[in-house]
Order: sequence, then C-alpha cells, then structure tokens
Amino acid sequence: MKSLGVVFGTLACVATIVVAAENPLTLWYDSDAGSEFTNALPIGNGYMGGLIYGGVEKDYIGLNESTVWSGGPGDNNKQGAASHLKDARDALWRGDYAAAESIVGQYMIGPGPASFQPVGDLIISTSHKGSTNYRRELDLKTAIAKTTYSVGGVNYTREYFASYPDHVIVVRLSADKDGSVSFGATMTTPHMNNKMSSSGNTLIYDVTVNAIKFQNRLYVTAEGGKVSVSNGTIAVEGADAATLILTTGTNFKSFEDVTGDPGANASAVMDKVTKKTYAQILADHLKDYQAIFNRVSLNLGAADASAGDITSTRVKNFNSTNDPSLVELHYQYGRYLLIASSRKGGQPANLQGIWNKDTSPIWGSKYTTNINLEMNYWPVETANLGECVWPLIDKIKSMVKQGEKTAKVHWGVDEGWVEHHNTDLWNRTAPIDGTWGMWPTGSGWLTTHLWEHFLFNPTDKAFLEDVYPTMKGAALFYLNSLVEEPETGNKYLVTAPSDSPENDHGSYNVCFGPTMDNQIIRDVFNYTTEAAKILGVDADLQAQMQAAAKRLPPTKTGKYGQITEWLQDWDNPSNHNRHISHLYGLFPSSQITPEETPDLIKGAGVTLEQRGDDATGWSLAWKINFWARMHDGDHAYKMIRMLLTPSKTYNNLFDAHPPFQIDGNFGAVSGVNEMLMQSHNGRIQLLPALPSQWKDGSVKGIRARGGFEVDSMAWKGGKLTYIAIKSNVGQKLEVVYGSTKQTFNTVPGSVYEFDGNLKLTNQPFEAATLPGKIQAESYVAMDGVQIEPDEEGEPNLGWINDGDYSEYLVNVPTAGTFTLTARVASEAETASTITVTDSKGKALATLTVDPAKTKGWNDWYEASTEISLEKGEQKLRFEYSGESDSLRTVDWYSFESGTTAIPAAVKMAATELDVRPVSMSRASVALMVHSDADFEVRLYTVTGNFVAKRDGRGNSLVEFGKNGRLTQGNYIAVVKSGNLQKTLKVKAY
Ligand code: FUC
Repeated sequence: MKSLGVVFGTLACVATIVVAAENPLTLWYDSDAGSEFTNALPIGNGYMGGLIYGGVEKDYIGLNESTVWSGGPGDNNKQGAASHLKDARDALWRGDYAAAESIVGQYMIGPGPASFQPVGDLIISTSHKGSTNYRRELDLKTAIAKTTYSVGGVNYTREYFASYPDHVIVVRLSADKDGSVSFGATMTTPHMNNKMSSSGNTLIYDVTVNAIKFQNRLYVTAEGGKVSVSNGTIAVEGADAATLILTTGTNFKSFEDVTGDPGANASAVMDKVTKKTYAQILADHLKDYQAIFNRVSLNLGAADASAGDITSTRVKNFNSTNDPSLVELHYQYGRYLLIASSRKGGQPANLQGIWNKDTSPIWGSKYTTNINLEMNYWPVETANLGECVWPLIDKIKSMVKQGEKTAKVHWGVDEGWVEHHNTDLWNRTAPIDGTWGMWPTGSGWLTTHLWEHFLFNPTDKAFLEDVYPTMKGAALFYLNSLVEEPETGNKYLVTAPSDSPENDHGSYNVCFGPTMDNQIIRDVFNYTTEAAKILGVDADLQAQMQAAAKRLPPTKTGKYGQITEWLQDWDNPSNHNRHISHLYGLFPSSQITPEETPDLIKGAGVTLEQRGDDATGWSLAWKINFWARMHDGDHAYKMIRMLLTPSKTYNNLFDAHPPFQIDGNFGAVSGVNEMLMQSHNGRIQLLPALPSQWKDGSVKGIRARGGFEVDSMAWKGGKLTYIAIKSNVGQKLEVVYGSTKQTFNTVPGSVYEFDGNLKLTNQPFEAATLPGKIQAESYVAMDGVQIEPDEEGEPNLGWINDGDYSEYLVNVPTAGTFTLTARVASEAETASTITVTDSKGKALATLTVDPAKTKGWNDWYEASTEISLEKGEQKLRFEYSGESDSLRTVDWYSFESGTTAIPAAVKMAATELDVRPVSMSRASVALMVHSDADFEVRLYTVTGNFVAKRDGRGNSLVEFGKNGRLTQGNYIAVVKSGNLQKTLKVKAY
C-alpha cells in the first residue's frame, strides 16, 4: 500500500448503533481503513492472504501468497566456521568473552535470510461519492468480511472471503436495486518484473521476484449488465451483482525446487472454481471453516455499556471499563487468524501470519525460532485447531536436509541437524544477524512441537513413526556437539558457543550452557527417548540420551533467589529484556511446576518480578502463559490488560510488537487456555489461574494432552460448577481442581461429567437401602456444597451455605417412620436448619442444628428428628438454611427404624432380574443389577476360570477391580437371583 501514495478519505458517517452483544464475534468499524494496514481486515485461506481496506471509491485488498518470498534455493552457511570452534571454546573456558565474541562474529555468522514479499493489490474502483451508512466488518463465525454503504438511495454490499477448499479469494458486489452494480477492478504489484494480459473474463498477471515466479488470475462474472476486460482492467456496468474470483499460482515446489509452472497452477485452480456457482463456493467455504472454528466457544461475561461497540473503541476503553467479551473476541480472532494463515499445503504462519505489504518488511516477516515461530503454534493443539499444525510439522521435517549441512559446516558434526534463531522459505539454518544469532537450539525447540502433537493424539503411532527421524536427528546433533565445561567442576555437558536469546551478560551475547539451552535439550533427549520407547527402536541411543540428559546443568536459583539465565549467576535484577528464555522450563515446557518443583517456582516468581510486566506484545503474551503456570490468575489477567490497549493492539486487533507482529495474538490465545485448563505432567488441571474478573463463565471445546476435550466447563462465583470431559482415545484421566483429584480409566468416545467437587455425575447411582447410613458426601446432586476432608482426612460435606442443597437416592423396602440423625458441626451463632423434601418439594422433616452444641466446623454432635417415608426408590433433597456464610459441616445421615420394625433379612422370591454393564466407573467392570430380591454375580474369564463373586440385593451397582484392576479384556458375568439367571459378556477397562 505504501507505494500507492494515495490517502483515502475516512468517511464520517451516519452512526449505525450496533452493540457488541449483538454478535460478540464480529469486528466492526464505521469508517474505511484509510491507508492504514493495521486498520484493515484480514482474510486468508492458508495459501493466500488478503487485507481489506474497504474504501467506497477505491477499495484496496492487499494480497499475499505464502510462497512469494525474496531469494531462492541455497544455504546461508559460513564456510570454514567449524574450524574456529576450538578457538572460540578456548576463549570461553578462559573467560575471555571479548575474544569469543569476536571469533563468533567474524567467522561463524552466515548471511541474512530471505523475506516474505507482498503480491500486490487488488483494486476495486467506483464512482460512488458521498456515501452514507458506512459499515465495515469481519464476522468470525463465517470468516466473511463485509463493506456496506448507501449512495443515492441504493444500499451496496461487498462481501469478501478466502476459501481453503477452492484456493481462491472471492469478492461479491451487490446492491438492493437491480442494475446498480458498476465498478472497475485491476491489480498492481510493487515488483518491477511484471506483465498484465487477459483472456476472456480473466485478467492474468505474471510477476517475478528473484527465484519466485507467480501468476494472479482474476476472473469476473456478473448477473445482468455488461462486462469488459481490456487494458489490464475489468469493467462491470449496470449489473445486479458481480463476483470477482482471484487465485495466485507460483513456481515453488519445495525449498530446493522452483520448477513449478505458476500459470498451469493458477489455471488449474480457476478451471475448477469457475464451474461452481457463488452459492456453492460460499457453502464449501463455510463448511470447511466452521468445522474448525465452531469447535471452541468461550463466554467470560457481557460488557458494561461504557465499553463502547466499535472494535477500536473497545480496545481504547478496555482498561477503564469492564469488557470481558473483548477478551473473548480477541481469543476467537487469534483462532481465526491461525485458520486463515496456516493450513495443510501452505507455509507456516510467519512473523506477520500471511499479511505483509512491504518489500523490506520488518525482520523479514520470516520465521524467528528463538520464540516467535513457536509462539505462533502454542494455541494450535489446546484451541482445537488440529488442521492448522501441518504446515509447521511439514516445515520442521523439511528443514533436516539444510540443517545437516549446517551441522557439518558450523559445528563439524556429521550426524544430526541444527537450526539457529531464524529460517525462511528456503529453510536456511545457519546463524545470522550477529553474535546473538549463535544459538543452536532452534531445531531442538521446534522438534518439541512434534512430540506435543503426539501428546494430544497419543494413539497416533503412525504420526510418531513419521516424525521420529526428525526428532532423533535433532537429538543426535546435541549428542555430538555438547562439550564438557571446565568451569563448575561438575563437568556438565553444554552448548558452546551459544547465547541466551538476545540478552547479554555485561556487554557480551556469547556464552556456554545458557539455562534455556539446557532446558530445551533436556526435553529433546527425554521426548526422543519416550518416542523411541513407544516405537520400540534405538535402545542404545535411548541409553546415550538418558546418560547425556543427566549431565546437563540443572535449572537453579541465584543470588537474588531468581532462576539464573546463564550457567553463571550473572543476572542483573534491573534487566527488563523482553525475552525470559530461562523460563522456557515454566512455559511452554513443564520442568518448573508448583507441584514438582516448588523452589524453582519461587525462583521463577522472582525472575518475573525482576523482569517486570511491561514489554513488547509477544512478551506480554508469553507472560500471560507464565503467570497462568504460576497459578496466579490475577497477574495473568493484568498481562491481558496490558496487551489489550492501543499501544499493543491495533484497531484491527493485530498484535503490536510494535510494529505489527502476529505472535502476540497467538500467544494470548494459548494464555487464556492455560488460565482455564492445563494438562502437562499427566494431569488435567481445571481453572488453575482464574482471575477474579472472570467470576462466571464457560468454555467448550478446548483440548488437553492425553486425547481429551472439554465438552463443556462452567464456573460460577469463581468456582467450578460443571465439567464434561470427552475421552477421544481412552487414556487414563487424572483431573485436578484445587486440592481435589480424581483418576479414572476412560472409554474412547465417552464423556465424563463432573460437578464442582469433581464427583462423576453421569454414572448410575446406587440407592441406599433404608434403614441405613449415608455418607453426606455421597450425594447424587448438589448445589453450592463442597467435599472437604476432616482432621483424619475423611471426606465430609463442607462449606455449606444458606440456600445450598444435596440430594440422596434411597430405597425404602417398607414404608414407615425412621429416626433421622445427622452428624453435624457448625460455627454459626444462631440455629440453622436442614429441611428434607421429596422430589415434589414436599417437606418431610426438619433437623435443627443447635448453636449451643457445636462451636466450630470440626466440633461434631448428632442432631435427630423423625421422618416418615413411603415405600420405593426415591430422591430426598436436604436443603440447608441459616446464617449466611456460616460454615457448617455434615459427616453422615442415618435412618434408623422407628416404630415400624423391619426384619433384618428380607428374602423375597425374585420376580425380575435385569443386568446392564456400566461403562463409566472407577472399577474395571461395573454392572447395574435390577432385581427385587437377593442376587449373586460371578465373574469368569472367557476360558472359564473363576475370578470373583459379589452378593447384593435390590437395585445395586456391582463392581469388580475397584482397587486392584483386572487385566483388560473380555469376561463372562453370571448373575443369579432366586431361580432367575442372566449370563453376559463384559469388557474390563
Ligand atoms: C526477536 C525478538 C524481537 C522480534 C524479532 C522478530 O529478534 O527479540 O523482539 O520479535 O525476533
């Protein structure tokens, strides 16, 4: 856009008041984008990006294609680099950092990589002057951008979308009065080597940028009116509606092959798409996009009226108002941006995703791998965007060949591959820029993403087999290049020379064994060992990696209690560098956790405080994730506040480094997920960092490691109320909320529902037969109460407040009056009551808790009353009322026979017997037996060996393998009651 030298008029317009709540997933504005890139609205199909400015008289759509880059195939290795390694290392061992820095700078840094290039612009011109009612929007639910306005009493609409299935960008122009659609369309490019031609209704634009040749084909079809295509322009006159369809084909085949035919590629796409109607193209786009986008929904509450409604106004107001739905919009926009910029077949999202207008873009709009590329993909698994990860996975695999050359030339290593802190379309892997580019751990960090994908899809062995050689190659490089350091006396294995990303100690970057390297390489060795174990390969290598992992320097704290960034305690407490590389172990890795390493968590807290909050956009986004992992929701939210402000978030919600850099958008999505759920180190932690601002809310569709998905989760007043977790592949589920933990074996495809106490609620409950005793925490439903251990660690019902209730399922074989006793404790100063009602709300009894008899939550006494119950299975509700916030506790309820005695053993002749397996249970085998008499269940193996026997009566749940689990597989259960018998095959999990 820069080169056009046109300043667009920002239209003052008649205000259309649309409140944010109307569609919380729409970005909208009442003026065009002017000439400002960061006002314009992005669309993309993973191959092509479009940025819509929405001017009425001149509408610009900035175009990109993911393989249009400068440069060409080749490497950027600095020949002879490895021959200087010894000198550089000797200087490091002597502590002569000046000499080490000079050797690295002079002999070990390769030329800079290529940059992502603009394709040019699609320009739509009209003669519409003096428009009113202007609105520009992007609807995230449909991935359709829209410009609407009125001129001369006619309402005009332009709709824009990028279709992945059809590989095109589509613009539809229409009006509410027939014959009103007239416009011109053309294309421009900033690249000198270009040629425009036409064929029928298609404009053809051939352009060359260094090794890349590309062809745009812009096709028009109109309903009514007149179409002409000549002199590089499409002209439509007096149509009812018209559709422009654009594709870009390039000659790029791979990082080393540019022999493709751009014209043939573009024609093939156009031949297919032009056979479809607009309605078909749109329907296919929606089907493809919505299948991904609709998986996740987030609700953090509605905005106050003072938040405003125009998207840019909401960003301005965010810090002075309450607008949790802007966080939701920003979160879903991040998911949208990844769908738009990263789909199988295209290139990974770069520093600007897939939207760049400059021929010399900032930082080359390339792939910086000491944080930025990785951050782009942090949300890909948790935010349920599985389709978007493939460009990254394919990229990492395709880097091996170049990385092997760099390993040789720069490190004298014959086995394995390495990538440093930047790469590009051509997969160049050498250190670049300056001594801070001497960082051999990019390849290591990237390969952790391969393992992460497996953790989220843990039964996909074919995937693991496919990526294992790439993981192994990264590990081999470190096995072959780590050296023993002579300084600490511990003979640690370290990277040398290296740097701690873009930070210096004194005035030097170069160092050995920086903390981040040790943490990354530890992950590389451990993940590769795990992968090799699962695949049953490379036993010797596994042993070597494990031996080397033990010799890596451990993460440690230094003189201020901080995590040390370097092997030496060099940290400067007033250094506010945006990179906090040495907390890689806190996030994205899970080497530092409150559960496993409380001392290092303290150290991480000191480091985060010393580094300070303020930083670039991407650094703030990283800090959301850090504070979430520290389990400090309020601090994480503070980082969101600092990010959602005009200096860090542009009008179109693009992240500001500044300037525009997309990683902050993606890092924030990951951060919100980490606040709501974490799933590292074998457990799923719910609401680990919920900020006080998000009191009530819900989320659906986010994913956890182990192949789990949150079907839906809700919280109220800052407390979990409901969670349903779907097990996709049947792994063991360990779920944690606060201090409560539950572990289950799961069945693939099953959904496990829990209440706020993590009690499984969608399994059949066993009715308690009366007379008898019921543990108060064995409710079948509740509101407000919590399960809490007493001094002996036994669970009770605790934190009971006014208005709470718990419900119990009872079976009364003989109607009668019972003495109901409750073992209770309370610290209320006035009497409180427990009212028992039946399922119709009829009060059956009232228990009074006498404040004179209990003086605290663990000071127990037994309160009694009489209750009359009818025969049969029924649900009883116990409603609690009394002093609000007074703490009451119930241990158990007992129902003893009163006036009507019940014979001790009632043996009845069985008249019915029904047995059903229960798939959701803590036991290996669970059966629900419906009988009206005594019964017995015998379990046999399929070969007829007796396993165990259980006795029961009435309707009961029968479980086998509850404590010690049964071997998985099929069993035969024989159930007998009186002279009735049922035999069934059951599966043990
Ligand atoms: C690294 C960072 C910068 C920027 C650039 C693309 O160099 O230090 O802040 O993100 O990458």
